[in-house]
Amino acid sequence: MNKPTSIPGQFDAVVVGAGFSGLYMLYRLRQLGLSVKGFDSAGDVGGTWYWNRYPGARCDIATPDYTYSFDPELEKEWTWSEKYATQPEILDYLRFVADRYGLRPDIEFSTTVTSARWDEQEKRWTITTGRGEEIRCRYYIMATGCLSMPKSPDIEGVGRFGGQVYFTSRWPHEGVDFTGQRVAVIGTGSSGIQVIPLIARQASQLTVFQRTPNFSIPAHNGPAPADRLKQLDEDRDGYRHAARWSRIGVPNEPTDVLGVTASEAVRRERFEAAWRQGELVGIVSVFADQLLNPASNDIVAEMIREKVRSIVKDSETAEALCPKDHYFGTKRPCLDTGYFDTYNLPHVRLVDLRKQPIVSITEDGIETADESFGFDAIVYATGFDAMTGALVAADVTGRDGLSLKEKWAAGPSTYLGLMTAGFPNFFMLTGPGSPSVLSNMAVSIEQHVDWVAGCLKDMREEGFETIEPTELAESGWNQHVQDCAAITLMPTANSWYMGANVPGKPRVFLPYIGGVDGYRQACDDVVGQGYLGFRLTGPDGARCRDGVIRSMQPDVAMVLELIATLGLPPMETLSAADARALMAATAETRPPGPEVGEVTDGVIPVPAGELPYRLYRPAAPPEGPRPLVVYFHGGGWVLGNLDSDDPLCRDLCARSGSVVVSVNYRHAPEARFPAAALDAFAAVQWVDANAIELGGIPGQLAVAGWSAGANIAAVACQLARDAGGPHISGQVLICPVVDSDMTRLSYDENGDGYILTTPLMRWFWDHYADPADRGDPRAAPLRGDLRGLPATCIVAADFDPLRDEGVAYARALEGAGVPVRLARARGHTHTSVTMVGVVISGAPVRAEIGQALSDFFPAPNHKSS
Ligand code: N01
Repeated sequence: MNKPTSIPGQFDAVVVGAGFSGLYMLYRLRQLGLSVKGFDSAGDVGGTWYWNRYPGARCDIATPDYTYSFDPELEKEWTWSEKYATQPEILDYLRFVADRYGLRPDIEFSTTVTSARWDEQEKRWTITTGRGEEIRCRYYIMATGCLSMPKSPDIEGVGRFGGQVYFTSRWPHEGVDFTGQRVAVIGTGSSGIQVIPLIARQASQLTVFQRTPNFSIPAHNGPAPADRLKQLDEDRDGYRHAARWSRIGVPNEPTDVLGVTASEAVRRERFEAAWRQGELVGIVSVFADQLLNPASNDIVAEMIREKVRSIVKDSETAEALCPKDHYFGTKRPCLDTGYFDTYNLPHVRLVDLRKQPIVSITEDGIETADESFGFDAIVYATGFDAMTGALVAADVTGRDGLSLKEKWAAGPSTYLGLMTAGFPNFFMLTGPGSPSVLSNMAVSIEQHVDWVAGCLKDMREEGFETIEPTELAESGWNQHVQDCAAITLMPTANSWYMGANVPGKPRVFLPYIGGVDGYRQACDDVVGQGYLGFRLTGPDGARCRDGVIRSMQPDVAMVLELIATLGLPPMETLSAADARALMAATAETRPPGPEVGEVTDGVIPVPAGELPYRLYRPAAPPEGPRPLVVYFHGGGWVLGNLDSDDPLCRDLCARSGSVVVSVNYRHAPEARFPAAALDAFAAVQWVDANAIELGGIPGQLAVAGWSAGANIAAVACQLARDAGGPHISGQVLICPVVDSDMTRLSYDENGDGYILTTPLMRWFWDHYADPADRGDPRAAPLRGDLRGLPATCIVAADFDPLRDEGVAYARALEGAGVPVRLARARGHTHTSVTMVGVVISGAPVRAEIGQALSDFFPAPNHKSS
């Protein structure tokens, strides 16, 4: 591939698509000195802006941001006329770019690529076009866009209509004059919302068929924002840098205001400011938690609904236009110019398809469940087979005859949204698994293209001919993409982001919601780690550094980042008293945990004195006694108290339906080993003996604990077995300390950077037990006799130094015949699973714990409903 090839029909690279991404890709490949051929089924450059010529089509990212930034000279030569440019102006811009860099001669227009097949022998792709040409190339790059494959309208009778039919996505070049016509528009997404007000200006009657109302805010179009232009003028590089490292590709100061805790005045002020600004970036970030917390989202959603009601005069129409079936932002919000006002015009009518669904398109118009409508024209604004449609339709076949369509039958699978295993040298720009549609496309596209160009350059310099992701790296990325979505409200909506708009399409969250900045960092890290997760081959051999680039849960990573910014001293450098004060101070700032039925405090008399306890009774029916769970808090035998684990205890109580008795035991260094363990056993004995008074079912008793609390819970089980009672039905050990050996691999891997560090664990041990005592099973229960212990659930977190001892305890218990459930807290640290209401991704793990607790006891009585 080193030199441009001049063999007819052979190119170094083929690029399909001549929109924003294809044009820049061509430019960069040429810069590398590669021979390139571009194809587009359109008659000219422009991509989405070539096809979507309907009246009112505009960008919805402000023009100072929706523009190429790779060449400062280009930026100087082009001035946008408006804040949101029209489709003709954007198309002119892309034509200007193509001409300025002389790109057109390399592009064959009006030509569809019908198939692409990888030849493993030749290490080349064979591309076939609709004109019957065959082209061979080393690199095959699809720049086909995310919203380029129109969805065929899934409506009975389509094709029967005798009048004019238009699709917003394939608008006639000569335009359409609707003057005096009766027009129907089906669809109220971004396209519908843009086109409806303009059709209303011409049509004698306009009827809008709406299945789902959409959130839309006024664009307040006008001149390009002066503040933005000023910033660009003063420091263009700084501005562009900020965009590249922002969350959605537009410079924006992230807020830490939470909707749920903000005052009414702050909520209103922030919302009104975003409404006035008329930009997506503002309205999607009124509150930091609006896409995470339903209550916060409702605040913004309701304020938008209020606006709709205040604009639309007919209250029934207004109500029908108010979205209520999805959270704001979980379907793409729209920017409009006079959309809601249009419904105040006497000749415009909204038909709510939720009330009267379309039965069929007829020869004369549309028949709904209640009415027959006659029309001269029907406009379909029914959307796209987004993100995967164009890729799959292009009939791409990789190694061993595997087609992309087959590989993606259950949903797309990519590494970084850029490549997919089994398809060497096949690149996708803005593919599924990249931020693309959730970002300013211009910024994301430049990043993608730069990454691909950098990759090809590196390959050339290092003598490699092929590149392909590994299965491990790819499945890791897919998991990360889904993990990022799972902590948001996005998967709850029937959106095209979820593939839900196309019948039969797998329901998978398609784009990457971890941010333009987070994505860029991941891509850079992959390169920095020697193309981690890619297999590179060349004449001199292969290279593969396999691995997963992001395996931590995204919210865990965010919490760690936040903690790092606080600059707290390492705990092990503090006195026990100062460490306790620090822990108490942090506990005050967290959410309280779920409501339970009743919380009461008391004391347990034990040989050493009295131990405070806090009892949590479930709220839900059934009435009457419940199983009992004795819980021991974490804190390395030194820290913690009834307050420290309060949210977790509430959560365990609510999830398991058991009465949870959280016990505060004596702490080190004031009371060293074996004080805590003996207290734990004494507490279990007391709770068992007082089960009825505590509202428990006698004989239905489990123990649970986190960290050092799990250590003494495990020891209490061993002591109870040895003492012949009390009977314990099960133990839940969350990230337990079960051994004093700190040489396991998980200490190596996770001993630094994840809150519980190796030095801190050493500090805990030093406070608790003399070295001579650390092999005692009452300190290191892994070293004890494990036969006859109760059923056990162990939680082992990936990024916990204690992970491997938890796993070792599970294995040893199994070996001793104990039923064990090992719950892997994937992507979690030692502490994150316990962060109730903060780390959303911990909820499934705690659900598993709740289930394990329930399973210890006989059905029915014990579960909350
Ligand atoms: O498509 P959509 P779009 N019967 O899928 C309805 C970008 N974009 O072309 O929601 C009746 O959003 C469907 O109803 P429902 C932007 O990212 C940007 O408008 O499925 N109705 C929905 O109302 C955008 O998100 C701009 O219940 C049917 C509509 O058709 C994306 O492109 C401008 C139906 C489709 O909405 C797609 O937008 C335009 C049926 N059988 C687009 N089938 C800018 O401003 C579908 N619908 C830059």
